[in-house]
Amino acid sequence: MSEIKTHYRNCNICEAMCGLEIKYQDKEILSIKGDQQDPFSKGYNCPKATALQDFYNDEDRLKTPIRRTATGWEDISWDEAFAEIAEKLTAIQHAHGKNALAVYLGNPNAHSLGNAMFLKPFMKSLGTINRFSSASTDQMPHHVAANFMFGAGMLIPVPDIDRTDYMLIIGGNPVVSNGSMMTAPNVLGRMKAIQKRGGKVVVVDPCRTRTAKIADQHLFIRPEKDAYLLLAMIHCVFENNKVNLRHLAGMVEGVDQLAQLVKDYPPEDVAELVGIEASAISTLASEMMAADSAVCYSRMGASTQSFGGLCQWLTNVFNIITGNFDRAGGAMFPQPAFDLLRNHKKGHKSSFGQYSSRVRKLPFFNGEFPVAVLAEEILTPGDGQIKSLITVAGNPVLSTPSGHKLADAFDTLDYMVSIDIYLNETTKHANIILPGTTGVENSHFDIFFNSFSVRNTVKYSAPLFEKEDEQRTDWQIMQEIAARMTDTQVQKITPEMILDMELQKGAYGAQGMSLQKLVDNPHGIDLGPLKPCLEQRIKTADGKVNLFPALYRDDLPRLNKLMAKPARDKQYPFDLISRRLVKSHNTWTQNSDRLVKGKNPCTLEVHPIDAEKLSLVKGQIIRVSSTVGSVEIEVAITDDIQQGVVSMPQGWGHNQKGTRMSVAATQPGVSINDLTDADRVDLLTGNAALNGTPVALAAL
Ligand SMILES: Nc1nc2c(c(=O)[nH]1)N[C@H]1C(S)=C(S)[C@@H](COP(=O)(O)OP(=O)(O)OC[C@H]3O[C@@H](n4cnc5c(=O)[nH]c(N)nc54)[C@H](O)[C@@H]3O)O[C@H]1N2
Ligand SMILES: Nc1nc2c(c(=O)[nH]1)N[C@H]1C(S)=C(S)[C@@H](COP(=O)(O)OP(=O)(O)OC[C@H]3O[C@@H](n4cnc5c(=O)[nH]c(N)nc54)[C@H](O)[C@@H]3O)O[C@H]1N2
Ligand code: SF4
Ligand SMILES: [Mo]
Repeated sequence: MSEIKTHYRNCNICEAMCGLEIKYQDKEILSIKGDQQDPFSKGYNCPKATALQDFYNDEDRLKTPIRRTATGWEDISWDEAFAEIAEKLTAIQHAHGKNALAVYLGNPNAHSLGNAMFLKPFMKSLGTINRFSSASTDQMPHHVAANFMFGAGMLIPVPDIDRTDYMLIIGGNPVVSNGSMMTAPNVLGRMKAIQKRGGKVVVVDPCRTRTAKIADQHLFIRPEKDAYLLLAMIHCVFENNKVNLRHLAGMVEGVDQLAQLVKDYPPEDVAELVGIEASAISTLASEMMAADSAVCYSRMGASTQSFGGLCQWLTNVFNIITGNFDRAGGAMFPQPAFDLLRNHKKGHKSSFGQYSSRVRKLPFFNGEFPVAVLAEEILTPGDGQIKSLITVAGNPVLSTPSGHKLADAFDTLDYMVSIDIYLNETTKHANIILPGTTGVENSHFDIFFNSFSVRNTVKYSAPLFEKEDEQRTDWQIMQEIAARMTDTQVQKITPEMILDMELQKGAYGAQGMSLQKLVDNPHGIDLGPLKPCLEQRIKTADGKVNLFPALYRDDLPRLNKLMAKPARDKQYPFDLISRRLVKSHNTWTQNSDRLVKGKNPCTLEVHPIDAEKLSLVKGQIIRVSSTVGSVEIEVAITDDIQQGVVSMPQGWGHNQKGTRMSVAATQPGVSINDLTDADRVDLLTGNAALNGTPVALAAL
């Protein structure tokens, strides 16, 4: 046995980028703790980090390619796998056109240096426009707002949580999720710090979440009504003549048009629909106006809904007109060391609407189509029909709306490949699964999350363990497929080479930023608090903020229609929303025993009054049905959920035959996305409307 060693790295599971200290001996991990010397996370970590060793040791995890045959899965060599894939995919593209091949990219791609670097050339080599990703079940409305208001989809403002005096959280549960589009390890600690310095935190959510319980105030809101709330608060700002653009005066266009528009949304008119009293709405607006610094942060709950586009636009508007934009304590822009916008030209025309999806005509944006149309694009015959698919680190059968129907669609494909570490609900439909290395076997650098971080920091993590000889990294797999599909040599380029170049050419390059500097500083380097930088970073052609882009004006009639809509469908009287759990990350971490053992967490939360009406008791198994499917699930009764709303966890449903996740199968739960409806989308951005799915409950 050799000596015990210590390795420092960032956790790659969620957006928080926690620094970890890992003790190990040979190839055995002895302990994983928060790295006290990480200048950003300062020793914080959540229970998921310790499971990194479980993923590393997991006997179910694939390490060599497998192929589906009539009698089951067989191991095959990498060479055989690549040869078959290239042959099949090329033949399909030859017969049906380049776009007959589609790609679905899942969430872990954003947490992988190699994948983030090599997806672009990979896509290029495949030559298809049919790219789909988890972004359209998540943050797409943020990108659209950033694109139309600030000129670049990646120029997304983040809440300056460490300096704000007032934080209004709409549809986010960062105490559990650890923050999203807001990289901030230990959100709980940061929230408490707001309170300690005399500030206030308010949460608007149909559920009294853990974040809501810590906050100074919680307001229940009816699902999918946030756009009205935001319009009414903005109305109050104009009504009180409190528009205060501060240093952005002269840089913001569309203020007068906006003033006209919001006249139609006084709090009194929206209160009933929103489920929040008019006086409470105007108080929220007054508090935002009065605080020395304030920030409105709206997230998943306000994005994955029918008006996600409007919500994210209005959130930016609210911050801008209350003088809380590009200023300490407000919504600010990070300046990452690896800047994805380094080569982004001012006035560059975005891809929004460059294409429309073939069947439903939903907009293409950011190089992709909304995943809600994937099943129909596979199933609808005609020119441009999708005949083959590659999934990369994604599990859309469990993660996308009407996932069970997508699974049926997969079975009609001519050929499917999955680059994935597990044989799961999605990859079991593939012809070949190619497993990359993962977690501690990989080097790590957070290209994306440094761009959404509440503090400018930078850190590189080397692999903890060398990969085994037969293993490949995801990026090497993509490189090899690309080379074979284009009949070229594999490029001799590594993620580290690109990273080093970007660091040297980036905003801190003049101060000596380089990969070597990061290697020499394994705990990471603090680059200081966010600074006002909108004037330097804005990418619109005229350098101005567009407060009222035409596409939002054009989307308002759709919202207004709802205002006049009669009482809801009696057949499906409840609104279903999803919740995140501290000990699971989306669909893939449930094969760790330490994370899933214990009580079944996959329960349907029902308000006591609703439970009484339906004579439901705690622990009872009931059927939940929607227009697209039904599941059987255990009831939990709690007044933390609003009456008329029910909630279940996302990412569960490991109860399917033919998968190989033996630990996950012991606590399988059911999939919420067997209930969510792929036809329910935010028509403006194409984002899936996961929240507010109409459902019915029935005792069995
Ligand atoms: N109803 C409802 N649905 C939701 C949500 C919700 O709140 N409610 N949330 C949505 C959100 S925000 C997101 S981001 C999506 C996530 O949707 P997906 O990205 O589709 O789901 P994940 O569970 O992240 O899938 C990760 C996949 O990658 C594999 N994997 C893990 N690590 C690696 C790796 O290192 N390399 C490779 N190649 N594969 C790896 C896993 O085995 C798994 O198959 O789900 C969305 N779906
Ligand atoms: N532990 C854990 N952490 C995670 C993940 C995980 O699976 N587990 N996933 C990661 C990923 S991929 C992401 S994108 C982030 C997401 O991070 P968050 O954005 O914080 O997402 P959620 O925790 O789903 O919180 C969404 C909240 O919106 C509320 N909500 C639902 N519908 C509505 C509505 O119509 N209006 C309003 N106002 N609220 C509504 C829900 O009750 C919920 O509390 O979390 C990341 N972190
Ligand atoms: S909060 Fe996220 S980044 Fe931090 S330890 Fe947990 S999973 Fe890892
Ligand atoms: Mo996400």
